[in-house]
Amino acid sequence: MSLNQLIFKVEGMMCGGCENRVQNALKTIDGVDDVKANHVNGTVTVTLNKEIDKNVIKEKIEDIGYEVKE
Ligand SMILES: [Cu+2]
Repeated sequence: MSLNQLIFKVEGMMCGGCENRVQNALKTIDGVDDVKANHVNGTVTVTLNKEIDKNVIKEKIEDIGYEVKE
């Protein structure tokens, strides 16, 4: 099984607390193996352990109040 990585540009993360919120929210999604959020770069790197629709991740990020730039 090959691991698949997705990188999202995300606006609105201001601190480590925001990084944790995003990471914890995304880790609840089935198929998400690991998440690294970086508020300095405004990036969220998601490692998947199965194929899932990237819109599921995008919607989860937006549900908790951050904006995803394609
Ligand atoms: Cu914050």
